Amino acid sequence: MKRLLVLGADGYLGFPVSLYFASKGWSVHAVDNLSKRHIENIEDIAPLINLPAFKDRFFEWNENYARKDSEKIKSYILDIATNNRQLYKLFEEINPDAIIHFAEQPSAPYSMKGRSEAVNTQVNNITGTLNLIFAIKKFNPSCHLVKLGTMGEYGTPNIDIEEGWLNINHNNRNDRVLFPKKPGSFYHLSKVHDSNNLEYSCRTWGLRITDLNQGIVYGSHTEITKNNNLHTSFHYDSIFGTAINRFISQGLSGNPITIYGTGNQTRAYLHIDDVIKCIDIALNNPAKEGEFKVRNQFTEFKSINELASIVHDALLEIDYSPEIKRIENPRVEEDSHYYNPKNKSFLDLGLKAKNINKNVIIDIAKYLEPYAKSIREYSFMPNIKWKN
Ligand code: USQ
Repeated sequence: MKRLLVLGADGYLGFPVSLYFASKGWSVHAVDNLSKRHIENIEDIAPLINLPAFKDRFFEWNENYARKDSEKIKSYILDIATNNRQLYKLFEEINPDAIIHFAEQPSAPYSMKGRSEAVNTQVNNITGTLNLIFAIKKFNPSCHLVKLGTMGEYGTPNIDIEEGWLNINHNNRNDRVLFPKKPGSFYHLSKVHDSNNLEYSCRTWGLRITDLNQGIVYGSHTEITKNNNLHTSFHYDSIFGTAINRFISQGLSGNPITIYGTGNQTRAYLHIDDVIKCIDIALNNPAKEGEFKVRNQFTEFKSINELASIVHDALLEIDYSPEIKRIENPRVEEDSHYYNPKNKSFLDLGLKAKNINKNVIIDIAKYLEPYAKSIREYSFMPNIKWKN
């Protein structure tokens, strides 16, 4: 059996990904430092569906859903950013064939709250990834690291966005360089710094790394997590909640759909099911020794106005009457810009994706409906401003 280490396994994506690969025959070792739960407590926010404790989530899977002993998942509470010795011990113990690394502070607004949150985000994210690179080099340099980066690393440049690299011709000489980055928060910057460190370690030590520049994920459940007590961490608040998930939750709870600024900001998106498909493809097509492979992991791009109107129309069909409201943009971001990112590498490998349409939105809304009464309405409005 191939051994897989999933870092950040308590999160929105890390949990469903751990269960999926366990069900596909990998021996899964799931790690988390519980930092998202810590931030939730401090910021007075919570996932829409209450989650059992981290280890209990895997106990539930192991006892009631794993079809055989080999599908059982081992879970570990470990902070990879502050405890490199424990991380090294874990590497010695499991000797992973592959690693999927989600273990980072994922919220752009949180990272913009103030000095301490910006420092926490960057120290946590960059140090954790550095500790991981050193663990790989020391114990298992041939294992394949799949690292979650973000489309936001690129920002909104006035040229087409390639997959990680750019061929340039300058003064009649050619080279291939990392695509220039223009991110829009200290969180997104932490991922840029990670990418540079990862590329350097491939070039210098021959590591094998895939950086997945992922778009904004939407969706409430996967085939596995829709089961009782296997729910994932779905957020609708202004810190961890993201555009489409927030819009559906706002409509379901009778709150206005909040468009920040003009709503012309265009971003790349993908459904949570497609996250799993993409990671499966990435694991099955690993980077070669010394290769820093970048894949843009999204399936379509749309403006906020388009998304708000799709969610609005879908909810109307199931008898809600959502209002769309433009509010002052708390962020500093271009609201009228060129946007043309490429995602050829997954399409070439056969990705068949879902689209953001009425039916997909209704499926999410129907799943969330029974929980809508527990929505904390006060956490919809953004209270962190980029310029404060
Ligand atoms: N927006 C609204 N109304 C809202 C919430 C957001 O108009 O109520 C707008 C924002 O101004 C922004 C866009 O929607 O232009 C996306 O914001 P978001 O909160 O959905 O996503 P973002 O902050 O970019 O971050 C999220 C995840 C992050 C991941 C990233 C992928 O939190 O972990 O890396 O999506 S990407 O955006 O491609 O970098």
